[in-house]
Amino acid sequence: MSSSQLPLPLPEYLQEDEVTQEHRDLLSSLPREKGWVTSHLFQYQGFWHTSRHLKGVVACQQHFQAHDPDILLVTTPKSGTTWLKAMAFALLKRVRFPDARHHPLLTNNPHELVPFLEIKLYAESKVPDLTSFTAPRLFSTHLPFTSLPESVNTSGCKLVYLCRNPRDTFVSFWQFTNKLRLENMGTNLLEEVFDKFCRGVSLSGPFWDHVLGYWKESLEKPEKILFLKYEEMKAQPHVQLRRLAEFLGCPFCPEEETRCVVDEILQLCSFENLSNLEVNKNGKLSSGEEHSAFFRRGQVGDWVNYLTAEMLDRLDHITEEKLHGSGLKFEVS
Ligand code: PAP
Repeated sequence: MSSSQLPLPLPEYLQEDEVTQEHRDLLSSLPREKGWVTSHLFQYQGFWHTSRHLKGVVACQQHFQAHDPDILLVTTPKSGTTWLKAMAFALLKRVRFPDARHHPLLTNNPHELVPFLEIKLYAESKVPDLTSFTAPRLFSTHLPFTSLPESVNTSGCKLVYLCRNPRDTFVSFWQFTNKLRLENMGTNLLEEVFDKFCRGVSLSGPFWDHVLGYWKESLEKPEKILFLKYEEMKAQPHVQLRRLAEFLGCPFCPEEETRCVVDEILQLCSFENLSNLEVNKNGKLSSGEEHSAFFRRGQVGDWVNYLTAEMLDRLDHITEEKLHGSGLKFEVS
């Protein structure tokens, strides 16, 4: 067989077999279901993870030490993680990178600039070298509140939580997983994965438990957790970016307001700008996902093109039941 005929190695995000005995023992002790992209999802501490992510979750819980100035961007998958990473990075590094024409975001995907703890850093190494991160260190995670490493709660580290209405979150997720599936795997049937989503069997799901965990904590500790919604960021980006800046202790000064720095950051991080950059059209993460998979439509209300009346009934019913009495509500259009 010539080298051009050798089967291509699986992208890292699909690899499930390189695990230790300890990890295999853990996996065999957990409830499992068929995955959306990988063969299985495993339920750990009430939430669903792939085998690879779970390795990262456990390592992160055991070894990540949060520092007081750290900032953790937390999201349910497909709720605007890429956008939030770009905005938080641009905001915090605006003194170091004042020129939007020569900005790291123009040549790096936001996921490279703000890595996931359990999906990237601790999935790749049990004890990753974090010495190149300078304060305030900026990380991200999809971990549910109850699975966060202890030091996140005991340190002064701040959390920014972003979520999105479940209708759009689900549709975005379904589309994303279809892009991650290899050609020979076919696409995920909408009805099949919709049922899984409703039963809570989705990456870092159940969606509602994830959101409620952080919502309740943000009400109790507003100085520790800022709770953001994708729909509000789309409707009032200037207001939300200023909120974010104040929460992170770096509000815009009058001189920056005069120079329209808020506009500049929003423009740099806009869907139109980021999705049209060469790096985001053609690049790939080290774990194999194409950068372009993180940019699709970037709008509120795309669910209307996919979900049937029965699906909406079921989803809305779960949402009402789960969020009842919490004070949390979602805009869907
Ligand atoms: P992740 O959780 O896997 O990292 P995440 O970035 O949360 O993914 O989800 C991608 C969604 O955010 C996509 O939504 P859609 O499928 O409904 O289109 C993507 O288009 C959207 N998105 C990415 N970048 C931006 C941006 N700059 N502004 C607004 N939406 C964005």
